[in-house]
Amino acid sequence: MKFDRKCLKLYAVTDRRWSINQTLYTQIEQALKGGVTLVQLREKDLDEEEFIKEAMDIKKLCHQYNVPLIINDNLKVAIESQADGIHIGQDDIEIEIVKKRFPHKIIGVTAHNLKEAMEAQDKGADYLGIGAVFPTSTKTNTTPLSIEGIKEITSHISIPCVAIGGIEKSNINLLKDSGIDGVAVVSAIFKSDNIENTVKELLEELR
Ligand code: TZP
Ligand code: MG
Repeated sequence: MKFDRKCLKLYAVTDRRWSINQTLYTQIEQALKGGVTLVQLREKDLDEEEFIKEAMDIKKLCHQYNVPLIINDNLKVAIESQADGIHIGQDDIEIEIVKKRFPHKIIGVTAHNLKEAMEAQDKGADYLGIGAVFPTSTKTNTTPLSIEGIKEITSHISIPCVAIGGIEKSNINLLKDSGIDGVAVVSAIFKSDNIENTVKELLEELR
């Protein structure tokens, strides 16, 4: 599956804690219908076998919309499902190991500052997730960066960058001149009771 910086325009990162009235599958389908450009399956509590099965199903679904699927953190799940890529944090597996065991795939890395960003770029990351940008209750162990902090990173980095953390319709415009290629969104998409429409509104805000 083709990957370029345009894929980072609106990146949907899943959170099944919001899958109350609908299945996560249906929610992702709605997000794809709305026009998300990349999907990350982020499962913090799912049993590994179930995670693999789910990844295979969601990959099929994403590919119907020509959208790549990224797996959060779990290399075994990424390999077994032959997903399009993996996203890793600073405390997760090393980029070098991912490159060896999961070659020719998309590798995304979370960076909180310029040093981490440069290091990930040097080691061969394909894109960076920068954040948290704004306060968020989706991830607790993270401190918001300023817009200046984002700019400092994007101005020194050549690989594609996506901002993450507390992003919603009302604050996207604050990121307009920050040098990012797009936004990664969890709750503003998955807590919505009309995901397709919410995604369209977010895309409108990004135009
Ligand atoms: N990494 C940094 S902030 C964050 C992650 C996974 C969560 C963002 O979630 P939300 O709901 O879009 O604020
Ligand atoms: Mg992680």
